[in-house]
Amino acid sequence: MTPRLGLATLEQLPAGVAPRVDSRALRVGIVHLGIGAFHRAHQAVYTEDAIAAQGGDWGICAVTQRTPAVVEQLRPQDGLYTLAQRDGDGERLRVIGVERELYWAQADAETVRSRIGAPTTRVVTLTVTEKGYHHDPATSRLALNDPAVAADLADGGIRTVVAQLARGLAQRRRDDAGPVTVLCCDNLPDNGEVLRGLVADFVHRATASDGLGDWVAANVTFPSTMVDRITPATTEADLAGIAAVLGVRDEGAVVTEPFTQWVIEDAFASGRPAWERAGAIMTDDVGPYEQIKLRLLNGAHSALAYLAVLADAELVSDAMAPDAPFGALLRRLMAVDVAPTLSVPEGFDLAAYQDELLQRFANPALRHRTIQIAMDGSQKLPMRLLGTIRDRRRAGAEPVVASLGVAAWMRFVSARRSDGGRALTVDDPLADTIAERLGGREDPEPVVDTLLGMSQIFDEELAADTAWRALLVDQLTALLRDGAARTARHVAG
Ligand code: CS2
Repeated sequence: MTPRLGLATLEQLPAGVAPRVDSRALRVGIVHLGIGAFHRAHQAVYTEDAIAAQGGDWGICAVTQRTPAVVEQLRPQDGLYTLAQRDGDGERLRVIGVERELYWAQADAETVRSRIGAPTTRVVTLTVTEKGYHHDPATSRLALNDPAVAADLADGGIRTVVAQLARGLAQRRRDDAGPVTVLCCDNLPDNGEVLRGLVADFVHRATASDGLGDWVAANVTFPSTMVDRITPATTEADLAGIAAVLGVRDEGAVVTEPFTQWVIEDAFASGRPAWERAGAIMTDDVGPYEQIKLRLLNGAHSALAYLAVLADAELVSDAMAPDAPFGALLRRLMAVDVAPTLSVPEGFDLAAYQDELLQRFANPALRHRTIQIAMDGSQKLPMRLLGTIRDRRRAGAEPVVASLGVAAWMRFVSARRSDGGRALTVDDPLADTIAERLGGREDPEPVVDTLLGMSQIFDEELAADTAWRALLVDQLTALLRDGAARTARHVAG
């Protein structure tokens, strides 16, 4: 029986793999909400390296949201897990030891509240995905008609992270525990300001009279960040491969690429780890970096994902194969549709960034499934493709490839099967609403009109753009007639 990874088996790990911090001695200074694979491949690693470089009580109290799965994986391992970095040159493993406490929000509500409210907690970080904020993607305001938000406002619950923050901050105020910083690490434009607004919306409605809103405004900072590291879902094959190398079984391992980037607005109310010693970029203005990443990387990812799942390309690296049309298509998306909409920081080489993105997508060692990226389109399209399209339309241009990405999403949610006839699951908070509205129709005109009519996704300006509507109808017609691969080849030119 292969022993399990944990503090007791650290000694038997191969040389150079062990954590860079003394987990037993490390004290908690950060509460993290949403301990999925991305957090463990990104912020946790930066934090461990910052502590190794400059010390500090920055251990992480980690809180999972929807299910207890990650807590059940990591608790028996004393919070330890393996980071597997992979590319064409092979795999490099290291064990991360910075996760010191583990809770499930729904079962440990009191503990989570007291941790956020503790004076030793100086930063609260979040990675809960776009949909985890229960906001309206078109307006970035709290979705008051969202059932979980409405329930939390009605019964004092903590189903949503916004409620968890509000309850924890209320505790902090009651206990006079001092200022704190809340750091959104999700792919939302202006994510710090968005989260500040969501917390203010919630606090205003939950506790209108008692001054908590004013306390938060005076004592809590919400800096923005840009986060980047491609981190596919871990598979059983990954866990077995890692166990074979380490000699111990790790149920919580994560797989990622060598590339990593974190740009952080340096506005912390009560100190922070020395993340810049771990390679993070501290800045006054994250905006340009965020827009570059969301529109180039995530925009290209989403456009590729819908075309690729329709074309039965299971992995991103498959879709990027030299004989596939998608590499050329993405190059055109980035250079022709997106680049003109970006403000580029001084010294930032945009052409090199685009080249590197295509190489990262083609990384053969990362089994990144296109259907994983295709999830939550209603939450992702507004900040990944629709911003680019709006800006190009305002400039009088026709953003052909970005629009094809939207048309492919429309085909994906209306057909729910690939060009090869394989059934496709639409995993999206609005999946039922979309299906209801479409009523099984697949014809281009009714599909385009029905979806453009969804104001949660498409704002009035785009919905009223008749020339753009006509382009979408043409592209959806081509996708039905010729399939995704041929249509992509034609558009790539
Ligand atoms: C991906 C992102 O699943 C997705 O939506 O586009 O997770 C992407 O891999 C990361 O943002 C990369 O930093």
